[in-house]
Amino acid sequence: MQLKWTAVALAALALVACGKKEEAAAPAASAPTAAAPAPAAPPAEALVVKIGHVAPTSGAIAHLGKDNEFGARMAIEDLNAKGIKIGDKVAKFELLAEDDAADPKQGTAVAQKLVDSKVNGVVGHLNSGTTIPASKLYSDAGIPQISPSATNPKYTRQGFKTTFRVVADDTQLGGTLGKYAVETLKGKNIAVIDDRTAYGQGVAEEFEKAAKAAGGTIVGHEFTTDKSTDFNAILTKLKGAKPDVLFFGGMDAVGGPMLKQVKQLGMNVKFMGGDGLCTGELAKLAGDAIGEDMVVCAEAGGVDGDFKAPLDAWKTKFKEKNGVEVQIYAPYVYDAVQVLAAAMQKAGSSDPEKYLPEVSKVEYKGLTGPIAFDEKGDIKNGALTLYTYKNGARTQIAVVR
Ligand code: ABU
Repeated sequence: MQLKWTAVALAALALVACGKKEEAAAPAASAPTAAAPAPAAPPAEALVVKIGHVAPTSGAIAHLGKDNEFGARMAIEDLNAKGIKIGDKVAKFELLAEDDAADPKQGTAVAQKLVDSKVNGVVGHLNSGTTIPASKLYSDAGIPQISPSATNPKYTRQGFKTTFRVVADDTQLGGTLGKYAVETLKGKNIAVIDDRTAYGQGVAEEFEKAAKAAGGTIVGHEFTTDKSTDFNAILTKLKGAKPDVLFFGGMDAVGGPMLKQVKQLGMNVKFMGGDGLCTGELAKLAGDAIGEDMVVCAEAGGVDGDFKAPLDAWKTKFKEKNGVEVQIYAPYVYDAVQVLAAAMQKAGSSDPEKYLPEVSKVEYKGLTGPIAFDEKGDIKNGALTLYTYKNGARTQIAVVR
């Protein structure tokens, strides 16, 4: 832009100089030479604001990573269409989207890449296992980071000033589901499987604690990985303990095939899980193994009242734009980008050091409800939405706080 303005100015100066020469050469009595047009006022220089986004857009949960990235892209488009000003400059938002493949090492590698690119803020990552190690890099660089989906409590409990989360955490997720298993589903003998990831292990432990506190008995706890496809041995072992509820701490890509094997083994259980299981895709992954009302899971956010209709309208727009339904966290990603922009506007600066304090104090009315953060950076008054599956479609049971 600076270069462009300099070129305009030089051209204008050349014209003026040219006019002066002609004037000097013209006879005194001749008609006055037309004055050279004054150069137009310089266009207000746009302020480029770089937002980093990270999610696994390859691998087994690429459908979830893409869901998040679509949400980020829609937020960037809307912000640019509005032409918002930060300080006295119109902001031009750019998305630097990275794929961490849900792998902690790749997560820190792309986080470093974003730090080196001098992003003004980051939304992501999707998984707790990548978000937590990456958060140290963003914190060291002073870059505000908002996770729209990583639910392990540790993320916001490391003493970093830069970490924020717009969803509830695993304490709330696992705690609510554990209580629900005993008090509402009347589960007595409860089996647990987790995938040993930061998320799967964390949410399963919280579930187990709450189920025990509510009077349930844990009849077995087995382990798998986030890449496993064969669960026959652990399911057979758990079947012997005659559970009426089976909780899985892990993602839908593993939970779907696990549900198929639960059916093949003839296990008569309510199958429960946290938000990683609770996606639109689960019904496809499990096929007809997903019995009516058999699965109960929770999204780590909840939208009700006046917020419901605008969110539904946004989901329709999302489908038109991206050709797929929202899986789970796209609206939370959208809000996280908007929160960063709102904090920059309030501070009148996109400099991370200057606008970070405004993120802490933000009071933003988002698609997913009101967003404000507590002293750790967690959302205040976080809600959950309990879901089941009916006719192969994720169906809301209730929003709980
Ligand atoms: N919260 C479920 C998926 C993301 C994660 O926390 O790993």
